[in-house]
Amino acid sequence: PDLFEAPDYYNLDDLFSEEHKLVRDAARQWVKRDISPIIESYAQKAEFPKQILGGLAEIGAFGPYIPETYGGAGLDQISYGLIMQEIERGDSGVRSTASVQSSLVMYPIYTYGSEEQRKKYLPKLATGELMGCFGLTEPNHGSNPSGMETKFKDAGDHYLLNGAKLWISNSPFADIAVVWAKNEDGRIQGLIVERGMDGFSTPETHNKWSLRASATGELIFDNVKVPKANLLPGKSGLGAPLGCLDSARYGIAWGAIGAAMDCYDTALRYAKERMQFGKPIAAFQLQQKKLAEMITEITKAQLLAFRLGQLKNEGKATTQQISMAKRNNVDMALKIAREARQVLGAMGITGDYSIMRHMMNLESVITYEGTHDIHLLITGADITGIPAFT
Ligand code: TGC
Ligand code: FAD
Repeated sequence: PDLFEAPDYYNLDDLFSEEHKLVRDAARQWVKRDISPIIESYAQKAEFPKQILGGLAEIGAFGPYIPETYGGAGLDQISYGLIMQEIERGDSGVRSTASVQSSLVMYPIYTYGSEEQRKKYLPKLATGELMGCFGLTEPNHGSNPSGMETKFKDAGDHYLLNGAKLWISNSPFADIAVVWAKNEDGRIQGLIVERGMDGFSTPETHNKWSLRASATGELIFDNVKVPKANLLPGKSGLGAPLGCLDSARYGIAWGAIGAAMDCYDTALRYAKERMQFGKPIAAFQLQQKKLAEMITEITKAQLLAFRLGQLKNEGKATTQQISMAKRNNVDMALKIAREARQVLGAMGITGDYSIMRHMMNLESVITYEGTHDIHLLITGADITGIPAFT
């Protein structure tokens, strides 16, 4: 009874297992208790609330689908999605921290790492004792990571790493970074770089109007000596980081639904209470149009995410299917945030309601993990057979 309103217009609950619902409700309760009351003030201060890390670990948000033998929660992909949905109902920045830790740090270590690397890092990443970040984007290479300039070379008993990454979520406080760099043959490989290594620094990026409760920064490598044992041996080439992005983008497709639900719930409640011209504004057709379109779009996005989750569970979801869901669902959430903000009139611009914070956050979400344009081009290339990136 004390949970959020949860729009479920097409009875998706009938399709979820008991485990899905338990996992979702635990995450929902935690967000309601530990995130919603504090997040606005952290966003205003532009500060990441570090005290939530233990709670994120407890609800299984760090490595939901990583096997329990490595400290993960051993859940399926739909549970992973539902956890992301509930967290992003609270804030996209908090969901970012969970996405990065799970899909961009634990996933590559689990999938491309050696057994020693898995044992050394995964259990501590699952509890939040160690926090990670993921360095792909560079100052000169965002949408085209294949052009990256960060490189490493063999220097006897270690590698020497040089270069810089920009816009890296969690970098200012991360203990380790999964960094993508080119070897002497120009082939992309992943390295685990640890805080404290000489020549490695992580300056914070300030002045963001979006994702303010998430810490974003740089990764700078100035002749960093990386032990050879820290190279991810399992996969090389751009496909290695892109494989991680598949997993993170999938989670974002669910997460965006959470942000949209929170905006819709807030707008619906407000519209029923706010009186103008002697009536609740929900009685006016123009406001009903907004609300009716919101629930329609949320419902379509839920069905897309659910079916994608089934395909992911079967190991059949393609990169292109994931792109479609990430693109559609984030765009849906951003449009709903903009409409919901208008339903609240002037109140919508204040931090007393979550809508404007969601709206600003979603401007990052529509850009990171592949921009809105790039995902359209991925669909375009898939259906025509003609890549239009260059
Ligand atoms: P392209 O020629 O298409 O592919 C290069 C190689 O990779 C293979 N491949 C994949 N392998 C595994 N999984 C996938 N999903 C794969 N997609 C492609 C492909 O077969 C090829 O292999 P090979 O053996 O032939 O070399 O590459 P391209 O250079 O043309 O680029 C394609 C493009 C533009 C779609 C890609 O570069 C792209 O997705 N760009 C967007 C970059 C991006 O999304 N960056 C995200 C950075 S991380 C982030 O934003 C975190 S925010 C986290 C948070 O806070 O939540
Ligand atoms: P650009 O690639 O310069 O694109 C600029 C514009 O040009 C966009 O509109 C784009 O769609 C368009 N464009 C580019 N290429 C084409 C084309 N071929 N055809 C048509 N249009 C095109 N990265 C990480 O590696 N790790 C992180 O943890 C991380 N966290 C982030 C957190 C935040 C808050 C933000 C904002 C970004 C984060 N990123 C991270 C970076 C993010 O992935 C990049 O911003 C994104 O990939 C786009 O790159 P760019 O910003 O350089 O834009």
